[in-house]
Amino acid sequence: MSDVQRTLVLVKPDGVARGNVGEVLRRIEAKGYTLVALELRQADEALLAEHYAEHAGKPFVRPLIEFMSSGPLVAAVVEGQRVVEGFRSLAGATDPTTAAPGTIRGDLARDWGAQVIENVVHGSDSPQSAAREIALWFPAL
Ligand code: RTP
Ligand code: MG
Repeated sequence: MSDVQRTLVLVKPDGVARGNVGEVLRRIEAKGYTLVALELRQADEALLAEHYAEHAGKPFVRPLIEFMSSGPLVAAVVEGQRVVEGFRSLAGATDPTTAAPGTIRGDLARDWGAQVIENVVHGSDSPQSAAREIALWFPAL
């Protein structure tokens, strides 16, 4: 049954700073997904607080927002059959030290001893989250 979805992908500031944008986009395109929006931008704290509303009150949310606003990031909307789950699979586990080799985080990220986990990419965790996040980052879509 057709289940074409959209998901929000972010190449986080660590990934942009380390030159991973092309590689992340290459993997998305190689997998066969379609880019429907793509933008390099500096996210402000208000947007990030909304984006991470589910984590409000957790100890890592302040350092997370500082990290995510520390430099430019790339925001993208990616489309394809079951792409929400599919991109999470491409990204790999949250902790880059244990993320499987072959995944974006497993191949491109590691623990640098930072206050918060720096793991190159974000991907929406459900179709509901994707709809909320896409409306937040790309209100014109
Ligand atoms: P994401 O939202 O970035 O796609 O990653 P995720 O679902 O795998 O992880 P999530 O639990 O939603 O956490 C969001 C991001 O917060 C940072 N984090 N740091 N203990 C920590 O230092 C910690 N826990 C989470 C990571 O950057 C994670 O991706
Ligand atoms: Mg998440």
